Order: sequence, then structure tokens, then C-alpha cells
Amino acid sequence: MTRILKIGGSILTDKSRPLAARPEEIDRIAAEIATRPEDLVLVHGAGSFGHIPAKRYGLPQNFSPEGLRQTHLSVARLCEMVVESLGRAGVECLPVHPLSTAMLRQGRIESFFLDPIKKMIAEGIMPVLHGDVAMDASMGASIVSGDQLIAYLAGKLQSETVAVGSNVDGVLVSGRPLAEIKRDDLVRFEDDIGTSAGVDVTGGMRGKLLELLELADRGTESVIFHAGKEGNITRALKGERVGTRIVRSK
Ligand code: IP8
Repeated sequence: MTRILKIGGSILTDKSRPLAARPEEIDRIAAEIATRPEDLVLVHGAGSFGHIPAKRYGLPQNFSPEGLRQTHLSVARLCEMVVESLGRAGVECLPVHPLSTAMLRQGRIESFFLDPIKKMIAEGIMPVLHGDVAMDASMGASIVSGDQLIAYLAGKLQSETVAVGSNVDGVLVSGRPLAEIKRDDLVRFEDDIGTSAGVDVTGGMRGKLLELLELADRGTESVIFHAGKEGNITRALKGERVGTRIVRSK
């Protein structure tokens, strides 16, 4: 059974500065992933490599071919760093760029060419995807976030676990992580669940939660945890309790 791990761009990069990767963090994350890489699909956020150029060119509201090119090349560079680091850690993996595999409508994935991903998994190779720009049937082009990608892939690949590593301890209410959250709780906690620090064009924690609640409604529970704390990725991959679980409403 496939497992999906997302690592937020805020862990891999400094979201307040353009093209500011954190190579030591990338290497630490790769080493943790290398402890249990079997049947794993990795999706990473765009961080400053995506959100800063996207904002500069007014994406996705403004259709800008130059903005699409610059933003894609930038996130592809971050993906290359992640793939190279995983390779050094001994994980066989390959990049999969959503710009070349997904088609959107109104900013949502309408179709996705999954065959290469399925074949990579079958051959013991970890597909590495990332938040990206993508062509959109109604808007010309738009942005597909890593969170939308994991919710989509979890359904299509019938994943048994979905773990989302961010730069906070989970869904925080009054500064403390909830043990679990379901859609019915959302109204009560609405004011506490903010957007992320730094530049973010895809909705921060709130956007993430909405994707994962939708996934829970379809039957796949997930967990949001702090991926910046050493050992947490390894724990999450082992299925140990860490962060906030996103569960289905009764
Ligand atoms: O960091 C956003 O992906 P995310 C992708 O997963 C771009 O929200 C290009 C800004």
C-alpha cells in the first residue's frame, strides 16, 4: 500500500527570502526518509522558490507566460536539490513535475497522468512531486499546491497513510496542537487557524486543513506534524503518534 509524505516548503526553504534553500535541513529530511522509503510518494512544498516568484508575477490571477516559466524553473530547482539529497542518502527516486502531468480546471486537478508514478512505485523508485504551476482549462494556468496534490494522489493511489510535515506542531489552538480535528470542529476553531508566516499564495494552514478534511470525508485520515523537529519524520513514517490527526466526522 502506498504511503504519502508531504514536506512543507517552510521547512526546506526560508519563505521570506527568494531562492533561500536550507541544504542542511534537506539532508536531514532525506536521511530520515531513508529509514523507511518503501512504497512512499514524496510531495514537497514550493517555499520561497514558488511563492515569491508567483506573487511577483501576480499568479494565478494574472496570466503570465514569463511568470509561469520563472516559477516552474525555480520550483524544479528546489525539487532537484531534494532528489539529489535523497540520492546521496541512498534513496532511489525521480522527480515528477505536475506542470507536465496535471491539467487543472478552476485551480483544481481535473486530470493527472498517473502511469509513470505507478510504474516508479512498482519498480521501487520514489516519485518526488512538488507544488507547481500548471495549465488550467478555464484560467489559462493556475497553481497546484502540494496539499492539493497529496489529497488527489491519496485517493487515486489508495494510500494507507498520509503524513504532512509543516513548521508547527500540528493544528494549533491557543498555541497548543489539537490531538485530532474533524470537519465539525472547524467553525469552533476558525479564528485560531491562520495562514502561514512568510509569503504564501495557496492558503497556509487553513488551505492545508481544508484539503485534508476533504480527504478524511472520503475515508483517508491524515496527520499534520512538525517536520522541523528531528526524528518526527521517522516517527510519522512508522505510524507513531505525532501532531494532529485529521479524522472523519462521525
Ligand atoms: O508550497 C505552491 O505549492 P505549496 C506552488 O505546496 C507554487 O503551497 C508555485 C507557489
